[in-house]
Amino acid sequence: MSKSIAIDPVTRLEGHLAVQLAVENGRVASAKVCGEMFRGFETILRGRDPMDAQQIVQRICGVCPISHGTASILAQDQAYGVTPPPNGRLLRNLIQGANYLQSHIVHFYQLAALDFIDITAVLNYEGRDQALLELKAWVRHQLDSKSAFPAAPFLPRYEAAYIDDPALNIDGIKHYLQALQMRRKAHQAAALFCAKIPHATGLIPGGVTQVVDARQLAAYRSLLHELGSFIESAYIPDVLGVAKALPQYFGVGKGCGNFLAYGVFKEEDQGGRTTFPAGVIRQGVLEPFDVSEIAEHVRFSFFQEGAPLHPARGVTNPAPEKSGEAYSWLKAPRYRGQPMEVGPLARVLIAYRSGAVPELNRDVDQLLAACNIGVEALDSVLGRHAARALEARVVLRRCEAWLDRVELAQRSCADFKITENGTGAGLWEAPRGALGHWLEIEGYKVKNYQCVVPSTWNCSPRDQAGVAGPIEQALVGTPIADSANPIEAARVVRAFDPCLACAVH
Ligand code: NFE
Ligand code: MG
Repeated sequence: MSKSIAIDPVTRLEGHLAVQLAVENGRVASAKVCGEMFRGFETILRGRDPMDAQQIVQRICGVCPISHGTASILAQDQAYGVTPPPNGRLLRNLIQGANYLQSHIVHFYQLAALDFIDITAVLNYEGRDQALLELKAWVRHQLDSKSAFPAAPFLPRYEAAYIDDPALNIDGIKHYLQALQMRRKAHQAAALFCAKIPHATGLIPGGVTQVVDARQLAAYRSLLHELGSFIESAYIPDVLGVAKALPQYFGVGKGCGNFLAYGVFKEEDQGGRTTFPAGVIRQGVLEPFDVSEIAEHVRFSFFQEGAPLHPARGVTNPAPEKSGEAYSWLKAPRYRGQPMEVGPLARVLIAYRSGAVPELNRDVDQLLAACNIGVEALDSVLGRHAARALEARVVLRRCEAWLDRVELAQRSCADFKITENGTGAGLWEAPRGALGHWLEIEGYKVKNYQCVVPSTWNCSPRDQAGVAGPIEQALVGTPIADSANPIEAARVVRAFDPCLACAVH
């Protein structure tokens, strides 16, 4: 018997996402992932001064503004023919690195952890931690007050089997509260070099505006140290704790099996080598990335019908009244015509296969041994959480190394001249995955600006050929024990860390 389930909206993610599931014999048989609004940044950018672009695109999202700003200045670097000096490259990495750390920590604790951790465990807490006691009193009070939304954002929730280890639950809740402070520290670290977060003013073509002094380097290092302690003592152990408590989630959420990364964090001033390499895993085979193979499809999207287009020639013509098959405001990006998963798992698998980050391979091998799984099991709910946590450790250590190389009182920006006519592509990796901005300038104005965003890849609807997007495919096969409390599906979706504000831009 088939049953329809709508999760609308899916909470604890950024933006407006709905999921429609058809469940047969207790498993998801098909899924639709719907982006429910249009924003129009690509339209807003037309006709503007290109130097406004890095400011405007940062308003796409408050979680990953640095990635949009950086993709925009990379596109402009290319259009203007400018290369940042060493300090410009290093500071861009340090700003982006701090933004990764806050994003990954917030995703695990504020957005995903309550899918696993039992928040009601705090009601039995008898220890002396003041923050936990205050939280306990607040949850108790909210429950007793019989409000329609008791103890939001914690309750109500899907009633299902949560972790029953009291120590792991209490640690998880304690770290949930600490994670909010960690986010502030990561934001402070990034703001040292880009003036403010969100929506940095210091990112410009040719580098960044900040000339650094010793005090700023010391302040960044101190914040990084605190973030490192949290990642080592809380984040990675908690992810492992969840993995050991619910190991069946290494077998849930297998995606489309294709992975794409553009590469991120520049390791050299000239040339394109990045810490996390660019690459593609298609049908199990690692291959080089070829930018000409990207196209966006619109058959199932609320955009005027047309053939799949490369983003350098992309168009954004919304069609809210489009009849027939359309069900999402996301376009469907495809690589060689196929859906691609992007994000920490894609970066980690591509790096692991290529051996480009030796310390990451050691960590991944340790994880596989500790959890008694093969590398193929990482294509799962738990694999996505683990990849994010291990990536955070790599980013943290690289930030320490980049910090050591910043030279005091050296320029952070190269001179440049805005071109009258030109094009540029900024390919980068946001915390959630491969991010591309394509810019065309005519008469000193933006003629066309196209963004293809990580969550657009992951949350995409069906394509021209009717093939489902990565999260849609990951949902298929998910067991649903209780259709009134489909937490298994929510766990699959949230493991991707979707941001619909970005996805629909
Ligand atoms: Ni709004 Fe973003 C990241 C980008 S997601 S969070 O990371 O780009 O598509
Ligand atoms: Mg777009």
